[in-house]
Amino acid sequence: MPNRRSEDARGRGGGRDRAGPSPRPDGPVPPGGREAAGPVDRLDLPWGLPGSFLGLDEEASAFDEARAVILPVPYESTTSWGGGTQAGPGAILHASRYVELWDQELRADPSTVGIHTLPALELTRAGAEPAMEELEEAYGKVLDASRDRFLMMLGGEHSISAPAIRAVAARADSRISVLQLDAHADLRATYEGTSASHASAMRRVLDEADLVGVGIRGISKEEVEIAESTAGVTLLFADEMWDDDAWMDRALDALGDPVYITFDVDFLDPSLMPATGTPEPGGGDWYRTLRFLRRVFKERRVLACDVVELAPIPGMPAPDFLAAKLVYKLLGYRFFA
Ligand SMILES: [Mn+2]
Repeated sequence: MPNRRSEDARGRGGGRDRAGPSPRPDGPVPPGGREAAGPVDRLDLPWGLPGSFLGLDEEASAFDEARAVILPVPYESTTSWGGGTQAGPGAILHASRYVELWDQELRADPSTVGIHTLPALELTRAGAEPAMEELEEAYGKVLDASRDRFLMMLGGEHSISAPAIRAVAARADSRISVLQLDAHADLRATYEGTSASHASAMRRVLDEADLVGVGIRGISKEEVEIAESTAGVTLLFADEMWDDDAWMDRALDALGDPVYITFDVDFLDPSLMPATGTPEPGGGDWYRTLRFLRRVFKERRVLACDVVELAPIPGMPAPDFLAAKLVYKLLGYRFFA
């Protein structure tokens, strides 16, 4: 396990068993107000790492200097099969403390750009539609407050991507393209009675954005028809991505600029990523996925990202760690690709 703390690094208490992010004394004021730094923080005691992404200390995660912002959204309401995505952001933050800060592939320490972790956003439980409306407004406020910082949202179920994409699209200088890595197209008009379902997430952004979905392998006839009859929608099925890397060129040819990336962890093969609600065999592997993502960041202007649908399995740390490392890779590619 990497031990990255300098001798005099001090956390804000909590220790290793606290999964959630702690409120920061800097940055935007969270809905519940600011937690003042207590005198106990000042004591020279062996505190555990802070609840921030990577366990970064105050200096490395201060909002003012940060060029990246993490927004945890532990929202789960419409999950159709296996639940547990509300525990996703906390598990990613917890596992991220064990990610090596120096990236061997990039030969850089991406954490040096400064990564600020916001408190988790708790959405209304009054129903899926009001929760999505609330998120669109909240995400927009965070975007505006973040200015040119790179925003990374951690889910939570996939429905949270639609409000984020709409907020990004509303502020972009031209029509955005969504790159969706996912086993599912999520193009249903409604699912189980609501248009705010995770199974409709991408359908809800087609008016505002073009869409390139890759890794798709669980899809209904209705969704294929929507994809084929809608201009600006391109799907690359997982069985087309097996023999070689030609699909990467096809995806990039279809992908406009600027880009929002939504990464549903069920894009990955369940042998690698079993901790997700609707696993589908035949998904992406680690190195090809990274190769593709690095190209996207090199060749396009990526405005914001999300990583969603991690449903942690108790006693199985590998998928949580994978998701944490994936988030760090995405941040690394944004600043060092
Ligand atoms: Mn999916």
